[in-house]
Amino acid sequence: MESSPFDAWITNDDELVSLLSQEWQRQTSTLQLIASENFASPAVMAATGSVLTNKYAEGYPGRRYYGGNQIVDEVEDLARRRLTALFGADHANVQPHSGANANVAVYQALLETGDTILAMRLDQGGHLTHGSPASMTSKAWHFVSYGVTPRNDDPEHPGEQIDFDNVRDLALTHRPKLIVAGATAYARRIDPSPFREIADEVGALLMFDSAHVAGLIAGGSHPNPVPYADVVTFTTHKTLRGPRGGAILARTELAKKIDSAVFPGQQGGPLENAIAAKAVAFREAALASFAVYTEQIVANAKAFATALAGHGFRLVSGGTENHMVLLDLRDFDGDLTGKEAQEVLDRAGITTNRNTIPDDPRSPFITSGLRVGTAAQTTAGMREGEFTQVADLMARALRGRAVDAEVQAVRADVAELCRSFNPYANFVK
Ligand code: DSN
Repeated sequence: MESSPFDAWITNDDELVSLLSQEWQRQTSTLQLIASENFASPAVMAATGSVLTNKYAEGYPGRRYYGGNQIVDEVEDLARRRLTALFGADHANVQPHSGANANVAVYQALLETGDTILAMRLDQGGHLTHGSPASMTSKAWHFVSYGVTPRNDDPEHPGEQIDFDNVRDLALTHRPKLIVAGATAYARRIDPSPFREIADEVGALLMFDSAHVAGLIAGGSHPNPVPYADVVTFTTHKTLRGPRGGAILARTELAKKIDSAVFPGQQGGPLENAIAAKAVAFREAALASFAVYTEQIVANAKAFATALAGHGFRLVSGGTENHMVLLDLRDFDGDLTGKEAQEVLDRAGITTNRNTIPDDPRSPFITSGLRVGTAAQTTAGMREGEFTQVADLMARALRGRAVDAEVQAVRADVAELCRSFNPYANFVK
C-alpha cells in the first residue's frame, strides 16, 4: 500500500505504520467534506513533528518556570506577533490546546462562576461550550440561549438567520455579563456590529467565537470581529488550515486575565511544537494566495449548495455565505435521517457529519440534517465544477442506498475524482 511521505521516520512499528498508511489512503482516495476539517500544509505537519515536542515551557515568553526556553520563547513570540498582525489585534494567546479550552479560559478570565452568558443554542447552530447542558460550561455559568428566525421558504426572505430581535430582548431581560457570537453549524456570514451594539446597550462584554470562519476572516472573505469584540477565540485547524489547536485574541486591558486563565488556570505546559505549527499557518494565511483560497472556498460552497438544492435537498437558511452547507434531508427523502445519510456516504467514500437543524424533531444522535463543507477539498484543488459533481455523487449514493452495488459504484467514481485532487500530490514519492 502507498504510504504517506510523513511516515518515513516511523520505523520498527509495523502496526502503527500500517494504520497511518490506511488513514493516508482514506484521506486521499475519499472526499473530505467535514466543515471543520482541512489538509494542513507539509510545513505545518513538519513543525508539529519537530524537536519542540520535547520541551516543557510552563509560563509565557520571558516568564517560564523551566530553563532552556530561550529559543522556545522566540518561537512563541513569533507565533504571537504573526497572529496579532494577521487580525490587527492587541494581544494574542497561542497556547490553548483547542477551541473548547480557549472558550472556557475566556469565561474563567472575564466572569465569576454563576454569571450570565448569552450565547447561541447548540441545536440552533451554537457550540457545546456555548452552554449546552452536556457541557461543563452550563454547570459553571448561567447560560441564556438565543436562536435563529423561523424557517421561511421565500427565497427573497430566507429564515433560519440569527434572530437579533431575540438576542436584544434576551439581553435586555437577563443582563448578561458576556455575549457570545459565533456558531458551528450556521452557513451565513455573522456580522459582529449588531452584537457590539447590543452588548453596549446592556453593558456586556462581547466574545466572538470564530472557530469555523477564522480562515475566511484572515483571507478577507468575512468581516473581522477584532474591532468589535473584546475577545476573539478560534481554532487553528479549520478554514485557517493550521495544526489542531486554539488561540485567543484580546484587547490589551484583558490580556493579563486571559493569559492567567489559560495558564495556570486551565492548562499546564503548552505544546510548543503545535505553537510552531501555528506560526507556520499564520504566515501562510497572510500570503496573497490564501485570500484567493478563501474566496474559492466560498464560491465552491455556493456552487455546491446550488447543485444540492437541484437534487431536492433543502438548504437550511436558504443558502450559504461561508464554507458550509447545512442540509435538511427531509425534503429529499422523509425517511432518511442524518445518521443514515452519514453512514451511507461513508460507504460511498464521502465523509460528512450528521447535524441537528433548527427545531429538529429527531434527537442529536439521529438528526434530520447533514453538514458539509468545502475547505478541505478546495485545498486539494477542487473548483465549482467538481463540487457540482460531488453533489451528484452524494445524491446518487443516497437515492441508491438500498443497493450496495450502486453505493460501491459511487465509491469507485469518488476514488477516480480524488486521483486528480491529491492535496499532497507534490510530496508523494
Ligand atoms: N467539532 C467542531 C465542529 O466540527 O464544528 C466544533 O468544535
